[in-house]
Amino acid sequence: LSGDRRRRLSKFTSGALRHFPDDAGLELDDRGWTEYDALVDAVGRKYEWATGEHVAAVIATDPKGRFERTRGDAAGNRTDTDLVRAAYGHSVDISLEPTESPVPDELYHGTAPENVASILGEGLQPMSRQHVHLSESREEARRVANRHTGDPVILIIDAAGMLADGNRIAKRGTETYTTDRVPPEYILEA
Ligand code: HQG
Repeated sequence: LSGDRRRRLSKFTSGALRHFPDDAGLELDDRGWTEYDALVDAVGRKYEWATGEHVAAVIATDPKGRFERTRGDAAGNRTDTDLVRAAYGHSVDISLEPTESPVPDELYHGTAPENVASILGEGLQPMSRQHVHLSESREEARRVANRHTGDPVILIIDAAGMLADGNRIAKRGTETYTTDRVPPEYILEA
């Protein structure tokens, strides 16, 4: 699988599981899961060159842990059905269960300079997604923001303070943390 095809397959799979399941012919349950075989079929309808092995490889080796795959139902019961979902990033209204992973005292969020005044005024909002996405390192926050701007501003998030005040933060995938919103009192400009 060439790098370009891998990227397109990954992007389509992310999009289908996060944003446009209907258009891809997928049905997500309320935890975001869909049947793995249905995803392979959907990818095959989009890219005639894509095989089940390509889909399996992209899902299993994603560097950010964008995908979760499990045999059994969402409650862990053994069934013949193999399920898959996006670990984070959704715009569709699904509800992910909390995670137990520890949360660093500081997290980071990279954004475009033109957003900063609004963010410091009203906090970080999920915008078109279900959650606000935070990063474990400044470098990762910079990479995230580079999707939007050539000149990122990195914000420091007082995650320990948020948790102490009863806000929930969950680790999703390998290096992403999500929360409902970040009120301005927890945000420092780096
Ligand atoms: C900004 C990728 C003005 C926010 C990444 C961001 C991430 C505000 C943009 C994940 C605002 C939303 C999500 C406010 C937030 N006023 N602007 N009050 N609150 N914003 O793409 O965090 O590679 O929805 O700063 O790695 O950039 O696809 O969020 O610039 O984990 O797996 O509104 O997507 O993951 O943009 O990225 P996005 P994001 P993948």
